[in-house]
Order: sequence, then structure tokens, then C-alpha cells
Amino acid sequence: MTDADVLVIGAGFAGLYAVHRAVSAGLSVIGLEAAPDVGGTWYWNRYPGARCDVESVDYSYSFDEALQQSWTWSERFAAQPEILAYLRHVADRFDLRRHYRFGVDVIAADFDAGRWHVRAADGQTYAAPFLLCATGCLSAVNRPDISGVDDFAGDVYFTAAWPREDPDLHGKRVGLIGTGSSGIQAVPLIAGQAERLVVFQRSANYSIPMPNRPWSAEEQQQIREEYPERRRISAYASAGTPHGTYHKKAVDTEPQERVEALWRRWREGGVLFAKTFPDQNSDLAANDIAREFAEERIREIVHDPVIATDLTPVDHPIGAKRICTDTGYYATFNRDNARLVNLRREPIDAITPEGVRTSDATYLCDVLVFATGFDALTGALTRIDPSGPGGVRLRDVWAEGPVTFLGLMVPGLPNLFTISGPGSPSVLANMVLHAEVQVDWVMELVLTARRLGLTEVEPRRDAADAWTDHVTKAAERTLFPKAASSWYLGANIEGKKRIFMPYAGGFGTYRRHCDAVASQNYAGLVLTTRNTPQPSPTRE
Ligand code: NA7
Repeated sequence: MTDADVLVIGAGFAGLYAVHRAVSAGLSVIGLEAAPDVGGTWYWNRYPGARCDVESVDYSYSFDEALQQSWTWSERFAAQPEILAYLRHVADRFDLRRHYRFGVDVIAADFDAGRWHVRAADGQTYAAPFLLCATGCLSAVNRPDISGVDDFAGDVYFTAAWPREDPDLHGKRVGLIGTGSSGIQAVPLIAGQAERLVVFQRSANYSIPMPNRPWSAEEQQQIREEYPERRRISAYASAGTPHGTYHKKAVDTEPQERVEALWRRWREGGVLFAKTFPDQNSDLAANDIAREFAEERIREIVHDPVIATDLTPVDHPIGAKRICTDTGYYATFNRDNARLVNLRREPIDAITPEGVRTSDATYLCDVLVFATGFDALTGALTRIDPSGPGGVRLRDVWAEGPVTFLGLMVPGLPNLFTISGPGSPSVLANMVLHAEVQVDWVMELVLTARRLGLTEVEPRRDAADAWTDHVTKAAERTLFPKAASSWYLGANIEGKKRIFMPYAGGFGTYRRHCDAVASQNYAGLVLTTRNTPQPSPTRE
């Protein structure tokens, strides 16, 4: 079968849920996935140290209470193998693999005669009236165009496409380029194996220790008992988790009390530190308080003051760029076999067959690891570049930055849904609950249209412009746009338009917007039957 009611691209958290939801509604579904199995980003990102920076009890599906109660996370922040095992378990439990074609690399999608025709790299096409792109925010790998990059004679690995068989780095001289979350997680483990590790840093990032630990049996029991309440609080919370901020603004809190609050968050660990105080990401004075606290910790851990200074970010308020979460990152630079090269002082001239040549030296390497990130948020979609009626192309609609309705739909491209797309909270929220909310909303719309005999749904251009404007204004109320080198802004990709892409208004607020559109008979959308506009539907 190559025809269905719904096509879903991707078998990560969002794609698996989309397939499950569509099948449960009685629709025929074909899932397409480039990898040989389920997992999405957790299939590919299997580098040493890969771990989620959100607690796993939150970063897991909520749609099925029996699943929730039966799965046990072994530790607070699960490592990649456990998350992949969870997704494989979900695929088995709901019998989702039989709807998927694996190893299918989608390269094009065209809407014609009321159907999306999706073409794969092997020439096969698949068709359905509705297309859900669950292609992920962090899946289009960034392969930097550094001079001589193809000349390197040793082994080359990307953290975002790590080999299934872990390479043995013992006794090797390893060069690692990139110090975002992936590089920062991998560095301590690679330094523990390699004979020598040189880390090439273009921009320093803030990283907060992850106080990971196994859950005790009592804690696991308590988690099970409290799950419904935990999910109730998360449902309309600002990031889709039960955690909030301190009850007072940083600028209204006495210095001693402030430091105590910061220590508490530091010890809780991870991304939560970016939200210690309610004003931390909107008021530079409040941000400075948290930033200076974190910088003091770097200086405490790193013995050499010059290296500590190099490891201290210079181009963004703390949390304005994705904060990282580590296990022993800064302390790695106290080791004799680990070295930091600050590319802002000593830029790369070229990669040579022997290693990396900078303006100051040549670093001989047997292995190069690229932890250079992704063409985030838009890359996986623009690489497919869906084309709508009249030849409207996604890349053209987004030429000046992503224009979306609720981060889910694009004017000119009917029946296309961008799960976790730009213009939705996505990477600023708990991605799993976020996927559930969006997929539920999309499926409700698809089922409503089918029930009413309407064949095409599309946002009005003015409604999409209004949403996009709202997304921009939400970002302007925060410090996010001040991060010069952030992938949230597309700044890591040469030539990419600098626009803050996620919706910074909060997960709960976003959800209320989605609820309101649905309850107002899909205000902002045009629903048609074979190009004949129909009045807004009356919901049953
Ligand atoms: P990131 O956070 O985008 O990090 C990529 C790193 O690679 C970052 O330090 C980049 O520097 C660096 N980079 C990219 N291109 C180059 C070139 N050409 N030369 C030198 N350095 C380069 O990706 P990650 O995979 O670490 O993490 C992505 C998200 O996954 C993470 O935030 C979590 O949400 C999970 P830059 O900062 O652009 O100067």
C-alpha cells in the first residue's frame, strides 16, 4: 500500500504518537522514517554521554495511564539507550511498526488534486490527503563547510549520527569541534578514553551540572502514585513540566536569599537553573545575578584561570541560548590529556589530512568528532521543501523567516502539519507533552473536516501573519533574541535568516491559543471542498 488517509514522516516521540492517534481514530496511516527503526533524534544521537536534560518522568508520554504506570525510569535523567528502549517499547505495545516503512528518506512533497504526494530518495512515492511532518527540531545535521574538511585522513564522527557500534577511542588523539549540549555531554567521556582530547570551541556555553541518580524503589512508587497530579500541573504550565520559578523576582529579593535560591536550583541541576527567578529571562539585571553565580562556579571548578575565562560565555545572557547540562564538563579541563582551543582567539585555518590547523598551531588528530549541531527547527522541513497548489513552496513562504499558524500550518500549503514546527513552543517546552497536544489538535481538525466532507484545510495568510507577529512579540519580551550565536535564532547556520523561531509565550498559553482556535470553529482557517470555500464548520 502506498496510499492512505494520513502520511506521517518521522518515528520519534511525535511521529509515533501521530501514527497511534490516527490508527486509533480508524484512519489508514503510513509512517515514513529514514532510520532503520523507531526513535527519531534518540535513534541517531547515541554519542557517549547522550542524555535528556528534562527529568524522564516528565519527558515521557502521558496519553496512556497504563503505559505511564507500567514503565519504570531507572534514573532521574535517562541516558539515550533507556529513552530508545522506551520508544521501542511504545512501538511494540501499540503495534506501531507495522504502519511504518523504515529506511525511507523523504526528499520531496507536492500537493496535487487534493493529495500530498511524497517522494523518497529511492524513487518510491506515497500519497494521502493529509501530511504530518513529525520531522523533529534537531534532525537536519549541520556539516560545517570548514576548508579541507574532506581531506582529513583519520576517522570522522558526528555526534548527531553516531555509529551504532561505539568506536573505540582508547589510545587515540581526538579533536572535537563544537561545545553545545552534545559536545559538552560527550567531552568528559571521550577524555576518559582518548589518549588526548582537543576541544575546539567557537562559542562558550553555560552548563549546569546534572545531579543524576537512580530512583529508589520508594521514589518510583511515589512517582506512580503522583503521576496524575504531576501531569495535571504540567498540562498548562509554562514549560510542560511541574516546575515553576522562585516566588519572587530576583531584583526584589535580598542578596542572601537570592544566593540560597540559586544554590537550590544549582543543586537540582539542569535546565531549571535558567528559570530560577521569574524575571531572569526578561530583565538583564536579574539575569546578571544568575549569570554571575554560574560564572563563579566555573572559576571554582577550573584550576587554570585562563581556561576558566575561555570557558565563560561572552555573547549571551544565561539561558538566552540553550543552557547545557553536564556531568563533569568543566572539570575535564583540569585533566592533563584535555585541552581547550578558543577559536575566537585562534580560528581554524583548515582541516588537513593530519588534523586541525589553526592560526597558531596544528593539532594532530587520529579522530575528529563534529558536535556541530543542526539546521534546527526549520532544516528538516526546508530540506523537503513541500510544494502546494500553484507551485507555492515552503522555502519561498519562509524566505524572510518562518510564517506559520500556531507553528503548525503554513499558508498556501493545505493539509500540511508541522509538528513541533517553528512558531510553536517546541524546544522551549517538554517536547513529549507538546507533541501530544499538537497531534491531538491536528487529529481533531482532520476528523472534523472528514466528518463534514471538507477536503482541504489551510490557514488564512492574515491569520498566519498575525500569529507570526505574536511569536515575534513574545520573543521581544524576553532576553532570547540577545543570544548572538543561538540556534534558536538560526545564527549557527551561515546565510540563515536571524529570527527567533520558537514561541516564547509559554506552553500553557500556547495550548490555550490552540484550544481557542478549535472552540471558535477553527477561526483563522479556510476549510474547503475541492477548492470551493465553505463557511466555518459548526462543531458537533
Ligand atoms: P548546538 O548547541 O548547536 O552546538 C553546536 C556547536 O558546534 C556550537 O558550539 C557551535 O558553535 C559549534 N559549531 C558549529 N559550526 C561550527 C564551525 N563551523 N566551527 C566551529 N564550531 C562550530 O548543537 P548540539 O548538538 O550540541 O545541541 C543541540 C541541542 O540538542 C541542545 O541544545 C539540546 O536541546 C539538545 P556556535 O555556538 O554556533 O558558535
